[in-house]
Amino acid sequence: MTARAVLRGFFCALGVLTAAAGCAGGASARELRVADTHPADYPTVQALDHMGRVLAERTHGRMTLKVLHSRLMGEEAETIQHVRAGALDMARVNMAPLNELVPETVVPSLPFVFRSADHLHRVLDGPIGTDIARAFEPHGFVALAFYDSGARSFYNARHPLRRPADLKGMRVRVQQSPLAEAMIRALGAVPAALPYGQVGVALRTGVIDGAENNWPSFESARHFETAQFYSLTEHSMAPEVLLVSRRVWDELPAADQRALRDAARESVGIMRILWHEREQRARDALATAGVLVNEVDKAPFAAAMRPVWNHFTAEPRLRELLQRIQAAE
Ligand code: GTR
Repeated sequence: MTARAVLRGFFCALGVLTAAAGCAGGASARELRVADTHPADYPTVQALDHMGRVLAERTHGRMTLKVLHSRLMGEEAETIQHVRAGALDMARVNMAPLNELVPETVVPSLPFVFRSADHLHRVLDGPIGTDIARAFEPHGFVALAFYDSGARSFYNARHPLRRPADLKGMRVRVQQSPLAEAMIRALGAVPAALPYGQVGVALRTGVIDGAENNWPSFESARHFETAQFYSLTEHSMAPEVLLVSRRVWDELPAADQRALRDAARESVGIMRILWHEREQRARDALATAGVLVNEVDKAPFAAAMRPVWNHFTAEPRLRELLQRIQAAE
């Protein structure tokens, strides 16, 4: 590549030059719209921003990402449907709301299935992750990358949770997933499957008593202002996934598919660094805000939730996937 082309790509990526100056490369120029429920400063959105910069640079402005954050394209379940239909190019979502559409996403969403973040990374970075990604394709999606989502714990406005019985009768918001609902029922609580954007108001009006999420979401969505007890059950590590519509994907030339995959892959490492920093910052901010955090003996929670494993992995291919994840070092 000539020095001139490199420079042009750089200035195109910065938006200094325009299509007229040759940035877009003519008819094949493509702006991909990607939705994310989180605000601009959240790690997933920042990882997408990074990916967009890499993509624009590598393709000399021929491919760009327009990151539509803060629910601009609606709630997560809606963005999933839009991507599936090809009305939206891409979405970064959590695996749980995909549980019904893509059965393989159930397995990494099971309670206490990952032993640690390292275990999760080894699974998703290796052949098991490749197989999970492939499982999206018959359902209208191409999975480009998995992102960290830490561990989800319960928070509520009533009291610290120490044992499953402390949840009895509580109305707990969950993601829109039959598995997530079953997990709550297994603990003797009442699930309320609500979109993320409605959790704050549901907490404030007492429609729900609590919810569950990782440190950064609990802090970023400001749910701690109403639910000041955060109990470290760390029951789910359901990862995030970056999806592109299969319809959009199939129309892209092979070189563009490669560029998109490469840029997505690179954003994973950045995301892990951003995630780690943000978890720490969220914990500090929550401590300053007076949130009452308590450690929990996880064994009784895991035991109470274990029956959902059998129920949701009855199909042999899901059972096998579960066994592979368990056997992964
Ligand atoms: C967050 C996740 C979001 C969304 C949200 C929820 O941790 O990043 O994509 O799934 O949880 O609880 O709805």
